[in-house]
Amino acid sequence: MISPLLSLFETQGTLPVFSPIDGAEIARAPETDPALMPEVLAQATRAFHAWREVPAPRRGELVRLLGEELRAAKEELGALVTLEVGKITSEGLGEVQEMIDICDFAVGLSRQLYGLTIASERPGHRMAETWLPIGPVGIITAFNFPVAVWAWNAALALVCGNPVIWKPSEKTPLTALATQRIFERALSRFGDAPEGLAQLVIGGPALGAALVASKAVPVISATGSTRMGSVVGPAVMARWGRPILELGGNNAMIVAPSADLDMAVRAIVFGAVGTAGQRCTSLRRLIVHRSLRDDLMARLIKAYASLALGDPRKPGTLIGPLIDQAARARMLAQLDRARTEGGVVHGGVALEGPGAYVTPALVVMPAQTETVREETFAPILYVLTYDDFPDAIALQNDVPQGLSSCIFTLNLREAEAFLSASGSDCGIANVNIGPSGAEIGGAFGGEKETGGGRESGSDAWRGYMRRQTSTVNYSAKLPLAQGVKFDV
Ligand code: UN1
Repeated sequence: MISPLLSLFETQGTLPVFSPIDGAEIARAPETDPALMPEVLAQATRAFHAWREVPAPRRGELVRLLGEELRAAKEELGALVTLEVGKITSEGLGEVQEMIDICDFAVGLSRQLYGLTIASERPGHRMAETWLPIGPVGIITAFNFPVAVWAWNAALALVCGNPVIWKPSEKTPLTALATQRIFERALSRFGDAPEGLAQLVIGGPALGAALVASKAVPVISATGSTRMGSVVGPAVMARWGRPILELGGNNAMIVAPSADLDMAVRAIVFGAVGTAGQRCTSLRRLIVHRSLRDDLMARLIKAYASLALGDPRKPGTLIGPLIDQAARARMLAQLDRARTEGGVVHGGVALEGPGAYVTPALVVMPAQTETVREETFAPILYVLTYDDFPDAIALQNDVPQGLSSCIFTLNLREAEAFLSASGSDCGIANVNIGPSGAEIGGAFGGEKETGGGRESGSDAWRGYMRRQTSTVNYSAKLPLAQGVKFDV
């Protein structure tokens, strides 16, 4: 048995699923026939018409139960994330914890969803803003956070009054099916939710295309590559839908002369090699002050040499496999390209045997070349050098992506400058913390080719609702705004 969360039926379909741990086929997931998409969409619309009438705190009760069921299934779902994606055990569990956290957040939110009152310029008038359910939300997720990203979107969408339709990565159908089972446990305890409140569709691009094209799905939240977003975003907007895009990152750390290097080294190693460099927030560029570079490189080479690489289920392993052989080939090709641009590569060696295991690479670059400016979803850390602080900020910002960034410094002026209008241009900017591993309480996402969307905490919920501005006249006169006279 692959997981107690999965039935036999869910492992004997047609879509082959491979474990990156050894590259072996572990199951065949059932696929959704694209011809069924019109019915899926109609079902979501029916569910919307019922769910939007349910008071938000009652909707929150469903998400509270989901959080309880996730707590009960944490070990099992975490283990399945490890099996299907190759994350080390604690990161598989951490991913489920991220789901639990957003459920807790959304339960509180279900008693808030605050609007504003606004001062009216007219006597006897009241102006207010109300947030209302918007409709079914399409959720397209990537392999690297196969379940947490669904939860960020689904927990918010559900308390906001919207059904969800989920298309997971074709590489991770099993964790999606297991999550759906866990959701169904919450649903059965909840009792009276409409049919089709959270649907799952598994398969190829035809399913995503149907979601993206449908006017029945006013919001599409898509996580993945910038290339995917450049197709999905315009297509959703062309039919007047709302895309929430969370795309590529090319996240940097500036290491300033005053940095606490012990802390910086730990943050660098987790940021660059954690999740085998397959987070959209992974650390990809190090911008180091010239005075520190040799010392820091020596420490990093030593730290990298001590990292346990191998079976992610084994206690002590810190780096598991890449998702597949294609990812490994892309990593090796980028390292070759970096060498032709003058890069000096440490590590980056592919291991013999099954599974896509590669030692993480540190690459000292003479400049921020085209290779450095591209996101490669692998544990490659490019090391660049700076002399003057403004140059460090300029290098940090001079890439097409704008997701996450950070600085290690004990200098207050540098720290605040990094967070200022002329500092980092990213959606996430941290001080003395690495770029990855964000808490769910903040809004998550970034600028430029990262797509501009925000998910998860803060007021990201507004992206899942429609805003209604209302002016109520409780006087016996009908004055017009802006002093316009129009007497009939
Ligand atoms: C992603 O890689 O798509 O901040 C999400 C982090 C995690 C989420 C990453 N909380 O690294």
